[in-house]
Amino acid sequence: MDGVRNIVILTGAGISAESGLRTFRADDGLWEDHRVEDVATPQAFRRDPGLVQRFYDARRENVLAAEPNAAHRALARLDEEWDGELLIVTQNIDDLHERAGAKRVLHMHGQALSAWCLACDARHRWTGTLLDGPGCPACGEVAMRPDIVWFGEMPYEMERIFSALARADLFVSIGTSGAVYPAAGFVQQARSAGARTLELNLDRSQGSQWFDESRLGPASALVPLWVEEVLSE
Ligand code: BJW
Repeated sequence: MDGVRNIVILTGAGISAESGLRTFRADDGLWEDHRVEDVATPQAFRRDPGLVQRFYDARRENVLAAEPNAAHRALARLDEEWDGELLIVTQNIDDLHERAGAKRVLHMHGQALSAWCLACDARHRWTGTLLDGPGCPACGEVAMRPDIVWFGEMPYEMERIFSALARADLFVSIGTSGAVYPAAGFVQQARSAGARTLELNLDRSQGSQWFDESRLGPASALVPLWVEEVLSE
């Protein structure tokens, strides 16, 4: 691909939809049964920890049962074969990029399979439940919450993301509605750094006007075609 060495890819819930994980803002979205402000804010967690733990216990179970799809596998292939810089910034809390084999992945909104101890600040891989109040394996306190970035909290590794965006030659957004900041602003940051911008999505996202090109369709079809195109040029 002419003049392209540094690629930043942003993924959202749409890339995991065909693995059976519900997106957030569809009619049957995740928050259909739970209002977002009831589950995805630190205030909600303080008010009703049981509701929030139950919600994320169920999400953890769904993540464990899901399998990567053709879009995750295609990005893993790109990660393996692309000699230049590449960073997959995912807003998703599932581990499907990693299970497909991708290595250069950053979870800006946290991970379903991680628990964070508010007493000692340790993080632990977690595949069980948190509702029943297990003790922290490091300090023994019962103070673990899902390791998830909620509204009003700072997403993870922003410096690393901004630095990759500043060097990007190509920015690709896959399966995200562009409704949640700061991720929704990445396309404009990449553009002002001189990157070409491409979106692959079922429908146009809220920031669609900022992309040089939009390809509409399911990620499992669009992403493998795009990866083939990049690797064969
Ligand atoms: C397919 C498909 C298929 C379907 N193939 N495609 C006012 C203005 C601007 C900002 C703010 C504001 N008031 C407050 C804010 C900030 C706030 C915010 O953005 N609020 C908005 C509601 C306006 N943001 C924050 O608070 C963030 N922190 C922050 O800003 O800190 C300060 C800061 C300052 C400066 C720099 C840096 C930071 C934190 C945001 C945390 C978001 N957390 C959540 C929940 C936790 C994770 C979890 O439970 O899973 O993360 S919210 C939720 O939305 C989740 C997602 O990661 C995120 C994005 O959703 P996503 O992935 O886009 O999913 P959908 O459902 O919206 O879209 C799916 C898309 O896929 C659709 O387009 C479909 O068409 C498509 N699709 N099937 C391809 N098969």
